[in-house]
Amino acid sequence: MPDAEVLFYPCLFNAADCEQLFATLEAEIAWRQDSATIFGRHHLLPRLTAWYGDPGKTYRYSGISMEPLPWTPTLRQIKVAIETVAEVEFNSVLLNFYRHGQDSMGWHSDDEPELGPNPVIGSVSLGGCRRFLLRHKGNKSIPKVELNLTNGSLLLMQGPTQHFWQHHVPKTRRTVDPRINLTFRVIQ
Ligand SMILES: O=C(O)CCC(=O)C(=O)O
Repeated sequence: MPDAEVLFYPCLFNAADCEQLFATLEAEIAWRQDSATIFGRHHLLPRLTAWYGDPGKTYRYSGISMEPLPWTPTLRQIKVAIETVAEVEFNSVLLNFYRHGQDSMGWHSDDEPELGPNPVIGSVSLGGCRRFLLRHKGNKSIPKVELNLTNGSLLLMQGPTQHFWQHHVPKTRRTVDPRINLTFRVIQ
């Protein structure tokens, strides 16, 4: 991928760990369904979300402001596991719960000012496998890139990726298992 640094680890966590992590997060995380304001109208987000992190690491996107809840032992366990791979100390995590194939994430870049220039995003997937697409923002002749975000995988997006590329998780009519995604971030 030009103008990007994307690394994919398909099996960072084994199947038994994934099952346990998924069950714990599903039960323990304070899931909420926010609404985003688009052209003055409120729309429920097609997924559940939660924001955890160090005190004061507020996150703002699409008109939503999220104060961090304190790290849980399970979130810390996942954070430590991926920090050794990413060689970055993350201070916050956005969790997304895709309940079924109609839950999704629209095209966007993780380029909010509080993430600073060239952010490292560590994205862990648990549960049902979903397609993940990336497209270059400026050069339409560069083909889209597609990945299957498998149970227990880690996707690292770093370097200039967020300046030049957008990503999304499309809806699907296929029957898919529920999925939890965690994107670890460094809020500056
Ligand atoms: O669910 C995913 O894999 C993508 C999540 C994402 O794009 C985000 O949290 O910014």
